[in-house]
Amino acid sequence: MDALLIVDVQNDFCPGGALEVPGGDQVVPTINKLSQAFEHVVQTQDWHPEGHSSFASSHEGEEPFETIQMDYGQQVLWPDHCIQGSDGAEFHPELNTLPSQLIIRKGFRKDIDSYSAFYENDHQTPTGLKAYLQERGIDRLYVAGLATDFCVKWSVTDGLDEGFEVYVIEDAVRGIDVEGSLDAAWNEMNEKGAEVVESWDLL
Ligand code: VGL
Ligand code: ZN
Repeated sequence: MDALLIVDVQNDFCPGGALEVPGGDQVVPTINKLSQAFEHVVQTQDWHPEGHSSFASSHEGEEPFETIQMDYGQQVLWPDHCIQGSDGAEFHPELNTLPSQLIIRKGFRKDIDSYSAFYENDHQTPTGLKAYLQERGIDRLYVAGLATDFCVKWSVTDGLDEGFEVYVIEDAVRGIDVEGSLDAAWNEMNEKGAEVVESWDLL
């Protein structure tokens, strides 16, 4: 069975937002069409407390888009974004969220970031999505949203590692691109066995 996974289509990742993804808002009309076409739809929402450890502002002397070492591995530092309850954390106002059956919030623990829809960035703390999908008989995931090189990529590679068949909907994702991260993400997703499709193949 198929499911559509819509990753982080939130104001802060759209033009004018705190961590804007170029063309981030362009995925909205496409995703709205896709979500009508799937029987199972799941969304994620980046949802950080103030002072989150992934924010450059929480680390003296560090600037956004620099990388530091955390207990759980390398971490890119971001501008403050998607703060719980803020407008920036809301879904894009034109995103149709009515078809979504589950919204997974992530990144809510102050000391650890969470890109993937499946695990926090330690790759060990689960969000519960795997069990949810398995219990509903879903074995194939179609992934759309933001950002290709971070939350989309980590969700895709974790989904593959957990045994799901994963399709990335190329025209329904957009990337940030920090020092080549976008090309690296496409390579990694391809090498791990993700399939790339276009929305018009599915509609
Ligand atoms: C994301 C950076 C920080 C994403 C979330 O949704 O890709 N990227 N938090
Ligand atoms: Zn975040």
